[in-house]
Amino acid sequence: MMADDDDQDADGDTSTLTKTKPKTDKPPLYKVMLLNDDYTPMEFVVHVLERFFGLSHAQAFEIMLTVHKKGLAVVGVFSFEVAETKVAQVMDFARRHQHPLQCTMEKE
Ligand code: TYC
Repeated sequence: MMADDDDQDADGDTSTLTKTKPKTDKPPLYKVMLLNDDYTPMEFVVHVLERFFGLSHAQAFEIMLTVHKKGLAVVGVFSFEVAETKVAQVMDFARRHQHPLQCTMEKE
C-alpha cells in the first residue's frame, strides 16, 4: 500500500506536485543601499540621508562616511514598495542636482 503523506500522485510520481505556499508568510524585506562615487559632495549625501531616510545629522554623517570609506552601506530596510519609492526619490533628487550618486535595493 502506497504511503499517503508523500506528495505522490496516482502514478507514484513525486516530481509533478507543487506545494502551495502558506499565505501567512511574512512579506520579503529589501535593503536600500547607497554607493560611493568620487564626485557627489559629502554634504549632499548627508542631506539626502536626512531628507529621505529621516536620519539625524549625526546618523546621516556616520552612514555617509561608511559609504565613502567602504564603497557602500545599507541605509534602511523596507517593504518592496517603500524601498522602490526611496530609491526613485534619491535617484531623481541626485539627477536633478547633476550628481552621480547611486542608490539601489536588494532583497534581504
Ligand atoms: N566620495 C564622495 C566624496 O569624496 C562622498 C560620497 C559619500 C559620495 C557617499 C557618495 O554615497 C556617497 N566627495
